[in-house]
Amino acid sequence: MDTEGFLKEAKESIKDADKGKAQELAKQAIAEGMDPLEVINKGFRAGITEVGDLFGRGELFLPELILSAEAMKGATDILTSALPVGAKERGKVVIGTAQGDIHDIGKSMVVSFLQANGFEVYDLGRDVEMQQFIDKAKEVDADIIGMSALLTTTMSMQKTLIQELKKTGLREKFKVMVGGAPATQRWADRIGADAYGVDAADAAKKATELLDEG
Ligand code: B1M
Repeated sequence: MDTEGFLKEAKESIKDADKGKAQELAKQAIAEGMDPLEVINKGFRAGITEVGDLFGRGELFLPELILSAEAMKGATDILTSALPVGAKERGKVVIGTAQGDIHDIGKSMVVSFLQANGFEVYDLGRDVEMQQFIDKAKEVDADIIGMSALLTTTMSMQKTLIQELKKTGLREKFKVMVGGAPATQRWADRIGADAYGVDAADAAKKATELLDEG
């Protein structure tokens, strides 16, 4: 099968909520040495985005979305677990999904890409209270705090985090990176974040640049 056909099948496996097929394709992609990010973005992610759009329009319901999400997670877990883990020399990142938000597929991909690029990552999981990000960052002497948000309602927590860091005199101590589907570079600039990652590879690149800048 050519790459285009493969990506189409990957997309369909998510739309069909066929976890077994999605995982099989993820394993095949690794065996064939395909670029994991391309397979995710142009294949599996394209599928979940389409499912999300149908859900948003009321043409598909939550149980179906959950099943597609499980297939998506099954595939991305396999693909990201095949990424190498770097030497943990580049810096420390505390990351999680904003309070009130249980979306973590993209955040987990960011974690894997950061690790593959040599970062030591403290993953707080999902639905994480803002203070926990700050407490953990202080505890491990982190370089970067990363907050993911997938809901328009929870992305405001990214702004609240930055405000809280300013209020407590910690803004200069930690760099802040934001991301997640509703976030944009414009949003990041508006709230005064240090970086915005459009996808997992970009997040690792931006994190590296942040620490290179000093
Ligand atoms: Co939800 N959901 N969902 N959902 N869901 C969205 C976000 C939505 C846009 C769908 C839609 O209506 N079209 C919509 C939000 C609307 C809005 O806010 N305006 C929505 C809704 C409404 C909901 C519920 C409220 C539904 C309900 O219960 N009625 C509910 C929310 C519950 C809650 O959080 N409190 C809900 C639940 C779920 C599931 C549990 C079923 C499931 C999540 C499963 C899981 O994560 N474990 C789910 C899913 C799968 C989606 C969509 C379809 C796909 C998200 C995803 O995994 N994308 C999503 C639609 C969409 O995003 N288009 C949708 C794939 C992933 C690889 O991409 O997450 O964007 P993404 O991550 C990328 C980049 O954004 C970036 O890198 C990642 C990898 O390349 N990135 C970062 C992410 N975080 C970053 C952090 C960084 C840097 C980059 O730095 C720190």
